[in-house]
Amino acid sequence: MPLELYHMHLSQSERIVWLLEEMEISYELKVFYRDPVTALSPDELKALNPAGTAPYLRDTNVSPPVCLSESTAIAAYLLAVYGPQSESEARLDRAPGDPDYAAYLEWFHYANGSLQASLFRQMSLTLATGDPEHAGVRRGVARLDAQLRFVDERLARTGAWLAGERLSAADCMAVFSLTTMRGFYPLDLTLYPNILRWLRDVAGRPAYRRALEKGDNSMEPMIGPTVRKFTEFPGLKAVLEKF
Ligand SMILES: N[C@@H](CCC(=O)N[C@@H](CS)C(=O)NCC(=O)O)C(=O)O
Repeated sequence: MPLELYHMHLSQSERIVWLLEEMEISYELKVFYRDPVTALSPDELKALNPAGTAPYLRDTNVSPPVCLSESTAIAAYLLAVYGPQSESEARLDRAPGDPDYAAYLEWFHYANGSLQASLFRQMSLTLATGDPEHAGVRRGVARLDAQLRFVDERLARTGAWLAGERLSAADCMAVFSLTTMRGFYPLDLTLYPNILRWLRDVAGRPAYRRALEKGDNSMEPMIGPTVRKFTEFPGLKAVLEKF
């Protein structure tokens, strides 16, 4: 099989599994599990991917093979090389000239460029200070709230998906930060009703269900206002209990 996706359970690579399932193209999924103690990448994945992270894509349809380890680049590559080439076909990206093109670009990059970065920084800062009243932690909470309101208002405006009326790869890119990431950094979404509506719509997509079935042992979608913490990893348990 020439297109191989290396996916790690409970990780950012779920974006790409969902995207590939929506695209309905043939690929081989290789599933790895986080180290059972630290929850970091297992050694087998580090040995295969020089970046040591998931996702990792190998395309051996071309010579030399294309190997990519950044999810935004992987999504853009798959859409450009394996997506529909004509405007009349249902595409998961938007081309220049499409009224949603600029919005698509912004939302395609927003989750990984801004939201995921803030979540990771906030998680690290909260753990490092151990103090929810620390000035930096409080600033981070306010920043995350502003970012989530930005997403929520966008979804209220479209009444549908991030780039507009139709699903796009921007939705696939955003899903991890608003679902599975919350198992590592609990984020209560009660105040963001449009994000919650969008999450229900995501969970209603057969391709998303297939992605969870194939890549994450048919895990229930983490779409409620609050979700469970990943306390099954001993190396994370004490950490997660602090949140
Ligand atoms: N910016 C990268 C981030 C990749 C990344 O950090 N993946 C995490 C999974 S959520 C990982 O592999 N972590 C394991 C580790 O760092 O050991 C992307 O979007 O692909």
